[in-house]
Amino acid sequence: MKNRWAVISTWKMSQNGCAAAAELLGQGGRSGDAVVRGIQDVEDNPDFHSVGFGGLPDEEGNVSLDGGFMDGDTLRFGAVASIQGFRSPILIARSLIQNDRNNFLCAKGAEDYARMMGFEERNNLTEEIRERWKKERGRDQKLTAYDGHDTVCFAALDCYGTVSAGVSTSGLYLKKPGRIGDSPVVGSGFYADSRIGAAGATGVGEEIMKGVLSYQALQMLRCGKSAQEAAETAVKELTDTLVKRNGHADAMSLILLSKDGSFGVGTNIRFPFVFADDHHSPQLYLAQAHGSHCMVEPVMDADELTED
Ligand code: SD4
Repeated sequence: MKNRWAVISTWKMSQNGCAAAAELLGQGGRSGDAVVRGIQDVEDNPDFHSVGFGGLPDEEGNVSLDGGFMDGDTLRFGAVASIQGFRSPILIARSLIQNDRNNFLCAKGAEDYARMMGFEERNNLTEEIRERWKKERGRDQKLTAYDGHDTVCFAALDCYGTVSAGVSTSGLYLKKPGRIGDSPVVGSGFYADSRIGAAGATGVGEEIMKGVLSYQALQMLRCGKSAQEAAETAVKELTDTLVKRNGHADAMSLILLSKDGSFGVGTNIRFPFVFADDHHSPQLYLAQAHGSHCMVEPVMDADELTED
């Protein structure tokens, strides 16, 4: 048994979940369990309008959810996309890692599987969100991230040296029915390899998938960059490439945890995240793009930070 453990998670909304995950890791818990515990805290909270219960719906008013999970020892992954009517996409995604095939299920296939396995069902459309959708549906808008719809990603290292990554989201608000972003796509929305580390991405999925961002950042770490260099370089290079080729790049942010427990973040916006390890209790930080680097500062008064 090694002693080092660490956990990193996206957005201010993951503060409680990160504390729960840290507690579990501190008691010798496994990284996969910590990731699921942290994410479920966000999935179950109707105040976070981007994940699970109270998530934002698609054009037709349906809350369809995406989730993914990866175990860094075996490289096994599980994912669900466009799933409706279940409490915890992360739990269903994690259960799929046991399979040799059929690891990534979508829509009706994912729902049939979840029902057969006895996963808890739940209508995730709250009254508050239904009212909001009724007012805003049909509005002519470009789908963007960070308007109260953010993905929760967790990456964790346990004291046995295993890393895991997981994500859960309702995706972009007013998306087309059937639209799937990066979140449940292994390599783009998340990746974990215990020889390297674990990563997760949030932002506009159509941009993140162009650079297979989570995998790309981990390869930079593998090739000798520090966690911080790898995360900020991966986001900066993809942002620059998209600006060069298409004239613009949409929002994207990345969390990265190295197998040695050090962390890195990359972003092309303002991006709050939470980190804890065996020496530090959970702390909220704010990362901001600054030239070719990313400035990271602890947030002393969480109430002053308005982002999710
Ligand atoms: C998606 N990446 O569905 C997700 C949305 C997100 O912050 O992360 N928003 O494209």
